[in-house]
Amino acid sequence: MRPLYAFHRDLLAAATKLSDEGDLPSGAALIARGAALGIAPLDLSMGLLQPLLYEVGRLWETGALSHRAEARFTSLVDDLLEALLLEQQQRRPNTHGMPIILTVAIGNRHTIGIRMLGLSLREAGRDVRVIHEPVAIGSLLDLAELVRPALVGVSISEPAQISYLRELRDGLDARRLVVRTLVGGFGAREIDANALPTGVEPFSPSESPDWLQDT
Ligand code: B12
Repeated sequence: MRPLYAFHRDLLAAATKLSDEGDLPSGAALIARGAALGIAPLDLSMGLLQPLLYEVGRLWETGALSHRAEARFTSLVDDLLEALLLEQQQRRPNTHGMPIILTVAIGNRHTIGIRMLGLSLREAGRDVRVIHEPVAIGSLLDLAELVRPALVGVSISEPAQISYLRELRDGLDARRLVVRTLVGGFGAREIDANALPTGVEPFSPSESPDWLQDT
């Protein structure tokens, strides 16, 4: 069996296992296994984690994944993302340009996407602040006033969460803050671009990432 395929198979098995055995691989161990196969740590994010999430999503839809397995899977992903961030910070300590803030709308707990995006943007040398927990608009605006970001990206999991972006845009305008505002995530795919609040740009993963170049 090809080593990369075996790596993916083992990871999926470990992530979705139903038993309580304490053999969940650590993020550092996964990075080491990748390195032995000649895979750069960051490539594990899009090359291994993304397909794994797709596969897990499929199992989920069929109801094949229990809550216990889900918790196990989340902790595995979390540890890998933490290890990737640590490795990246040691390798690339310097950033340039105005900060970028990535966050999730209230009601959306899907943070893996923005963390992966944060890793990609940091790899391009940008100063990225990923907010892992949804925060009230007032706090986000206070933060924007303090760090003066070039861009705030918000991930939504349902179209209704676009109201968070409407409040954000209203708040930015009221405080006279000029900040590019992007919406992405699972919920953004279903939104008609015409229905977006003024000043909010849609992000589509299938498009090339030219949006960063102007920021
Ligand atoms: C992991 C997962 C979870 C985890 C999240 C853990 C975490 N900390 O992130 C947990 C267990 C918490 C979870 C909970 C739920 N989930 Co869930 N989850 C998933 C799963 C399997 C993977 C999501 C993921 O990380 N994908 C990989 C990342 C990389 O993709 P992504 O988020 O789309 O992000 C990429 C791009 O969209 C983009 N992007 C994302 N955000 C942004 C923002 C900006 C600004 C930009 C520029 C780009 C960008 O960049 C990323 C990299 O390419 C999906 C299945 C799937 N098919 O996606 C379901 C899925 C998203 N979940 C779903 C559902 C329904 C739920 C729950 C309601 C289930 C429940 N009944 O409890 C809850 C809701 C919790 C909540 N309040 O949000 C549905 C959503 C369906 C919908 N919207 O119509 C999905 C699609 C599964 C399904 N088919 O039913 N989930």
